[in-house]
Amino acid sequence: MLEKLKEGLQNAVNVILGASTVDAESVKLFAKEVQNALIRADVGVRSAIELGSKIERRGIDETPPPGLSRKDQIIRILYEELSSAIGTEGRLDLPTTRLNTILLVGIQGSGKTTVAAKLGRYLVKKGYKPGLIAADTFRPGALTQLQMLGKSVGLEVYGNEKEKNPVKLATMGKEYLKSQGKNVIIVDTSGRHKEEKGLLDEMEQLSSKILPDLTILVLDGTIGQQCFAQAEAFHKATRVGGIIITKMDGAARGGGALAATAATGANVLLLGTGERIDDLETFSPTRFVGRLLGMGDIKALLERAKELDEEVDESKVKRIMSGKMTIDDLYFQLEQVSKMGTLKKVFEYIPGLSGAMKKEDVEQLEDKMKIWKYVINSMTKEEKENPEILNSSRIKRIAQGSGTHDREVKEMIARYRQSKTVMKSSKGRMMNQLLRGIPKDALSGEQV
Ligand SMILES: Nc1nc2c(ncn2[C@@H]2O[C@H](COP(=O)(O)OP(=O)(O)OP(=O)(O)O)[C@@H](O)[C@H]2O)c(=O)[nH]1
Ligand SMILES: [Mg+2]
Repeated sequence: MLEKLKEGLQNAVNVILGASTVDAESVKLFAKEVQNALIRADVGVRSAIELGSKIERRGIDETPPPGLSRKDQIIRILYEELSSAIGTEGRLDLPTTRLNTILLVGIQGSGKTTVAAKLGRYLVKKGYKPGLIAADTFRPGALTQLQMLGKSVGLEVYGNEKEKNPVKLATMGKEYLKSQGKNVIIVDTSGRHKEEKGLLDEMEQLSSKILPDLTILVLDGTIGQQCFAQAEAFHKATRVGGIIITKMDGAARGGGALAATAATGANVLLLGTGERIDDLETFSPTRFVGRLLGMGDIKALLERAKELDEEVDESKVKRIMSGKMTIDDLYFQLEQVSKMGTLKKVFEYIPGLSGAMKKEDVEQLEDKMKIWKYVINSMTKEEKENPEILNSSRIKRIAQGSGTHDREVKEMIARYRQSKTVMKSSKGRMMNQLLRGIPKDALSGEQV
């Protein structure tokens, strides 16, 4: 399954792996390849272009952490963007304390009736008490089909050959199944050849009368280009809250999942992977993309990238400790401290320091820290790396740029010098330990 998309993405990856240097040109070429692969997999031109340019922009702008090659970084970006475009992990969370009504919508042959039975069985396994309603009054034999499927898995089916009004039928069915103690009602509806107006009107009416808790769009994964338009049309008529893509075992090109999430904003919940009742899989975007890109490699790469991200901080700490501290490092320290909560709590945590500082002093320091951050943001790269060059005209400029006063800029510089000395001493080691080692919850609780 999904061979086409897989092949296209692999080709794109090869472009970047085969490039002698990764520069803006090769990133552009790579993003273009990804975009084409997505279009060929029927993702929908608009979404494909959006994704392509996002990948291109990030690929050019972002520098990898030291130790991670640019090539790996580009693949990591591809993975992240594909996963997030495909939505988050869709969960079918239905409260057991109330009656849940699920409306299944989709065009003819998309797999609604099959999904009704599959979903019913899936929910039984999860401990729910589902019942089915055959609200397809359009196609002859629709009731019999659902009854047969229901019977094969022991699910009760409500239907009435004589009632030709789907809204009336569904309303009666809901009452009946409720009286039988069911807590999930799955409504199978009719289909038409395409997203015809008649069908969309019928679904809109059904939806507004039976007020489903969740409307699931059932999409045939093999239909290609029409996925986006179909999903969009149904979403307008019924407000789609979840998606099930069927026939993923067949010639599905894989773009359906991306296109449908893009058109509706809803997540893919499940995949139909065969004609048997048990051929239903939960859907995970990261697993799906992992499969497309070759899971083993990607997983190892992502783990390494994460480790390297952490190591960067580690090397920064080492530099600070050895006294080679820049103003950027001071900024980093200020950030770390503000991430940990209020300064008061931070100081309370240090034995010997709690009580040594007055409450007013701590509050004043907190205000100053905010100002120092503005000050630092107005400094040039050169000034941050080599603060010795700060003369009075530079100080004036920085104060003006940051909306502060000369005095505050000077205070920040003094603070920087002090911090540099302190970090080399034993107190610095304690502070450093503190910055890295405090359990987060220790600071959020009242009692530290
Ligand atoms: N291979 C495969 N076939 C499927 C899958 N889901 C459904 N089918 C088949 O697709 C055909 C149509 O499925 P139905 O469930 O009848 O589709 P429907 O949406 O109810 O169709 P209408 O009632 O005509 O609107 C049937 O032959 C099913 O067996 C799947 O995940 N994989
Ligand atoms: Mg049907």
